[in-house]
Amino acid sequence: MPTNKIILFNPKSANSKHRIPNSILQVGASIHGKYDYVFVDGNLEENPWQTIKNYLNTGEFKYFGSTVMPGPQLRQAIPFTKKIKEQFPDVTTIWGGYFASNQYQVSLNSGYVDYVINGPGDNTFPELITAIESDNLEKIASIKNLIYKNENGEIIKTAVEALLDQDTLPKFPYEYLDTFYSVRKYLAKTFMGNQTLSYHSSMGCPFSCSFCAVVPIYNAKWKGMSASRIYEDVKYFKEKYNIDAIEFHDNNFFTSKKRVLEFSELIVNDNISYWGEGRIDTINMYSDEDLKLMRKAGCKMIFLGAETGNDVVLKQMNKGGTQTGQMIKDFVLRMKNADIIPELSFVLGMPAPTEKEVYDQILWDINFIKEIKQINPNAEIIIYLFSPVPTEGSDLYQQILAAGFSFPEQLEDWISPSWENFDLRKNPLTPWLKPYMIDTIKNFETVLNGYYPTVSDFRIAGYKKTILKTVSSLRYNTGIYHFPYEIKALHKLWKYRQPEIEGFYSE
Ligand code: B12
Ligand code: SF4
Repeated sequence: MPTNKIILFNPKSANSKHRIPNSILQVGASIHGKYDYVFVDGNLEENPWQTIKNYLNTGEFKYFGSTVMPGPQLRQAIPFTKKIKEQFPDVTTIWGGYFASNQYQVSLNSGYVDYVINGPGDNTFPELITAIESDNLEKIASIKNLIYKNENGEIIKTAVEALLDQDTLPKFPYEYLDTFYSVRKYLAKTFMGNQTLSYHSSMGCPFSCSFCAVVPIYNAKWKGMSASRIYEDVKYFKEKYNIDAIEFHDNNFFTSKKRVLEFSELIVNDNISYWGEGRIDTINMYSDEDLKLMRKAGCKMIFLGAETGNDVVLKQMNKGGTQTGQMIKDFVLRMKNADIIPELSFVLGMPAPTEKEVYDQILWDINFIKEIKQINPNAEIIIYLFSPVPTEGSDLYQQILAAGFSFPEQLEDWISPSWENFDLRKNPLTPWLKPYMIDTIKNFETVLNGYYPTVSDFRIAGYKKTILKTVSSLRYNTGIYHFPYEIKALHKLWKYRQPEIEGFYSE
């Protein structure tokens, strides 16, 4: 009986209809056929701790690997990993994912996370397991993308590996996942289709926006699978599960125009809708013909980081590229003509020299958003509050530290309600953002979501939409946003789902 099995855990990330757990699938692919492992998906387990404990009680498991993104996933990742170290001290605990990579210090200082995978784990994870299994611990220092504490308690960050050719990576073990959780159940009904697949086709991003958590890990590097490699998987899902929609979870799916157009050509006759994330200045370089092809191929909506309409603040955010406020306006018009919905995310509450400047900028952006809505009423708006990320060496991060901001020093603090809200970019605990400013932003967001409910929550249609719009119209048109309780009550009644928190509404 082997005693070196591995648990790969995806902590619960949303309350309903869940996305296929790509992070642990990719890690599973890296050890498939080499080591025995099991998947535990916190989203689909009624009592995931009991499941993990049952596995560990068999005595066959020696490794616990968890993916960890900020926010609600920490609610299971932190206490479970802690309990494993207390109750099964011989088990090696390994964290990966965006929280682990960005907050590696607090993770390792907890004393119950043994190793952090810094960015991609495709080579790092199997190499780490092999080094431990073969008792070749000196090897560990030479494994790339790894962070751990040495015997003196010092944190060691090993070299960063160049991004791998994504086409050479092993295929995901979907069929093996299916033996634990029905893959079909992960294919959700969304506003795009009845069977929506979540897919991730590239690593990193070629830009270095100073507010973005991708930057400290990928350092402006990007590598994508080829269009034909993506299409192989799409065909597999089409044939086996009859999918009719895809959510691309890449940080920047539209980085390579050539790849997007090739992919669009490939799926043009498959009757599949798709959604992905991109940059305005990148896609603005696509021609009208390109946009037409994409739309024909099923591109229904694109998520775009608009961030702000103010060119000075765009510079402060180190947005790179060529985006300007005027370009955002021109672009949403182009998208209207192309019949693709632009889903624009704004980051409000950036630091500024004075309190007045911080607030004026918020009010300015609120007006800008309303202008955008006038140009293209179908444009979807996502509002985030600026939550700092630890980009060591960036000017913005220095500015933030100087303004008195610091991250929690105890891992458990991250699951306190205020830090969880910080993760959700809803209440960032940044000293320059005063409660009245947060109220203004949140109240405006409520009124906006009342006047223009997201199309992604397809339950809010017909009379519900009309009622919400009518109730919100006076506030939206006069700018009187405070205490919008009547709109909140309707949102609560109809369980309105904001896509930025749990993903698109799905059933
Ligand atoms: C899908 C997704 C979600 C889904 C959850 C999916 C699920 N697991 O059920 C939903 C929509 C619920 C979601 C929500 C949120 N998300 Co989210 N999400 C993503 C997204 C788009 C894809 C994740 C993914 O599957 N990646 C594909 C895999 C293959 O890549 P990967 O995770 O990086 O895995 C590799 C390595 O990191 C490493 N690795 C990862 N885990 C592990 C584990 C082990 C053991 C090992 C060895 C290695 C390893 O190896 C893998 C293979 O190389 C990412 C962006 C992205 N492109 O990754 C954002 C992202 C992770 N989310 C983010 C955020 C902030 C959130 C939210 C907290 C806030 C928000 N408003 O967006 C919410 C709330 C989270 C919650 N409810 O728990 C941020 C994190 C930023 C940060 N500050 O660190 C990201 C990076 C988006 C962004 N650019 O801002 N999210
Ligand atoms: S373009 Fe998007 S994903 Fe890339 S660094 Fe900027 S915000 Fe992050």
